[in-house]
Amino acid sequence: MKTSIKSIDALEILDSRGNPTVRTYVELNDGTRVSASVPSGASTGENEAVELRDNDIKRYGGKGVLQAVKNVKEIIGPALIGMEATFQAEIDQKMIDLDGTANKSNLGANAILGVSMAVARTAAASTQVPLYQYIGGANAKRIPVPCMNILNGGEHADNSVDFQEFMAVPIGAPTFREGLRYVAETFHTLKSILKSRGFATSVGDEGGFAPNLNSNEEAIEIIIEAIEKAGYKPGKDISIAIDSAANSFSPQLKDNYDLKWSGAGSMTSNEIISLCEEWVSKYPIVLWEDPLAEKDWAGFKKITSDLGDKIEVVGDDIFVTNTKYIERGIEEKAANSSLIKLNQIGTLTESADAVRMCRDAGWRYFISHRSGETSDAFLADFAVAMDGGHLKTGSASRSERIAKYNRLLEIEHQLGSRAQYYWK
Ligand code: 2PG
Ligand code: MG
Repeated sequence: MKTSIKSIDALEILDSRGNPTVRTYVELNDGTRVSASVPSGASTGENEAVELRDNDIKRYGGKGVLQAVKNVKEIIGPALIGMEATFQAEIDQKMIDLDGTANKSNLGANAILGVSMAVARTAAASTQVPLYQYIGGANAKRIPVPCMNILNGGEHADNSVDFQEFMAVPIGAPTFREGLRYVAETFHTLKSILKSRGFATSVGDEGGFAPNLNSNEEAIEIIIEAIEKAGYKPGKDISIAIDSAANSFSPQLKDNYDLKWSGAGSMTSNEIISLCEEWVSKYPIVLWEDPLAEKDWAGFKKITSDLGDKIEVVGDDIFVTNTKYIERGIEEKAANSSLIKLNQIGTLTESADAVRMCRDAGWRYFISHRSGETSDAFLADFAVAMDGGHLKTGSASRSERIAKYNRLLEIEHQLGSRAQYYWK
């Protein structure tokens, strides 16, 4: 068969934080050869699929991925040679079986995901179908609203803001490219405001500014100011999304929170929920991700019952793109949306299964990059394919973030008048 796998190769490359990650090459019998590169998170959930690191302290402080590379070359590759590249689900299942563990700790999710992505990309290239249509079907045409992370805190920056991400969401734009312009202009305006007040304008891991603000609330106020100064109406043209990444300031990942970066002290789960409610009533917030830590299921249930009809309550570390936890979340009404990160679960097929479970339950789902990325823009095609309507892929700076935005511009251009763009 022309589209059967001829060879698989891999190598260790660097991600946007200068840490090693895996790049995988898949070649088909018809000569098609492509690569895919795997991202890596910093604020991670306990139940994420395992990212295999060498732990050899003499190389990259233990973060090398030579074993994962070896697993691709010596175990996964030989097992997949001859398989039909268009049979994505079979190939993903074969890798899951080869690994044999529940969390991919044997071969590594970084080894498995690179192959899974590269297989889809070769099959698309060989059959001459754009990747977003190959994965999502011929009718894939909805470009996601870009939730642009313009102010960084928490684990992603060295500043005084506890909440990890403050995103500008161009809900009122007519098209993706206009939406991207709205939020990129807001990003530039935010820079000039920060500068005029003597704050640093250096950026965090996802390209948003990382100033030493006086409080967490100042972040939201200064963003609203930037939206207005850029000429937009908060809540009409541009709304706000927050990822607290509350795991990172919850010592037991449960119901006590230590707002360590701002120095605001400790808060209970109920106090955090009250703060969220107050902000949602005061500010044009449309989405709140990980407002609580992954073991605070009671808190998640409470906030969803209090705010779930007003905003999208997204679970990231609590669900880790795993249908096992999403199913529990649906049963217990612990959120109304799940974050979707390919490397949290480790294959394209399982990520799409997580999306399907959300959709069937009437939940939303929010497609996401990782804080450690590469210039690979697979995520852009994946987001269009999954038809979720919104994604997060960082700020209007750092090329690894811009690569995804530029790919979405290209997809919108290709689709022409067929492209759709809307919030909700
Ligand atoms: C998150 C992500 C991506 P990380 O918490 O949602 O923004 O961060 O990749 O560090 O887990
Ligand atoms: Mg998150």
